[in-house]
Amino acid sequence: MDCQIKTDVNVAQKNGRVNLDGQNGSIARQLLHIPFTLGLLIMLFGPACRNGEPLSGAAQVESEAQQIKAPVRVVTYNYEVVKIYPHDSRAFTQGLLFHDGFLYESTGLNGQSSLRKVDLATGEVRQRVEVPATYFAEGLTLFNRRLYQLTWQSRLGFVYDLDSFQLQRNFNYRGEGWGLTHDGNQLVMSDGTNRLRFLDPETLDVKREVDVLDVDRPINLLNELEYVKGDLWSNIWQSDRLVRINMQSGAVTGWVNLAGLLSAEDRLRGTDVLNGIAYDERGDRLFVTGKLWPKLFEIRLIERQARPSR
Ligand SMILES: [Ca+2]
Repeated sequence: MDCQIKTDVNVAQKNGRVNLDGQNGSIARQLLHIPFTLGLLIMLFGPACRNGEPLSGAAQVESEAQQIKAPVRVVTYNYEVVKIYPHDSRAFTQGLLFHDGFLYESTGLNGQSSLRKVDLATGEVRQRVEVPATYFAEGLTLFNRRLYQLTWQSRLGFVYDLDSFQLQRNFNYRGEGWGLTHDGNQLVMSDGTNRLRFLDPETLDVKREVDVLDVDRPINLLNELEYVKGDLWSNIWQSDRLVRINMQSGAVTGWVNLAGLLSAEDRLRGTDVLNGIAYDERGDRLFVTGKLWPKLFEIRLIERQARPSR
């Protein structure tokens, strides 16, 4: 926790204002003179921390995250296909990630659910474990060499060793399990609504939740997830759209419509919806595919236009 007034003033400088919640209500002031404001803060509330411990009580300055009210740009992207790879058209893709030259994939449907390690170039499944037919596997992420896999409605997750695919433990959660990724610290989970949960990777406790909104509009049906360069990307179930999300605020910051990615001819071959985003951080490559799609696409996003979100 940040407990230094200095930092709060820095935030105020960055955003031109600060909110102070006192017992008598909220005071929002435009900061014209930072030194004056620093003096005001100290006069009103004294030091924000003592012996390194934050002061408690109603007079505590709001957290940095709450103070940041900077306008958000919402960018619309076009896309171009960089390369097309084969994908198992029997794979009902529910989770997808890239690690060390391979794709890792979670496939769904009862009786067909699996965890797979897949050769990117050939689409060949190199390693695979079957998920018991009781379960419909969903999102997948890799954290500290452990693969975390959700199930749709069983409220049960699995943790596997990356190398052996040996099941290490189970964990429980409330509601439904849809997409899963991580931001380097916490797992991020979707459940079909517009709410994201942030989970401690050790305890699997929910540490934080955020609602995803495009201005004031809730963006529901968030499905497969991927953390890319500080932002969260999600595809929207039963659509061709990807949405980019600010993970602190839940604000939508970008959209891309991938309609036309899979040809009409391929669409007729028993394919299901777009689902699955994977990012190769080292190669800066973005991959997308879908449920029962015969192809996996490396795509590049091109900014088309931007609008303010408020
Ligand atoms: Ca993913």
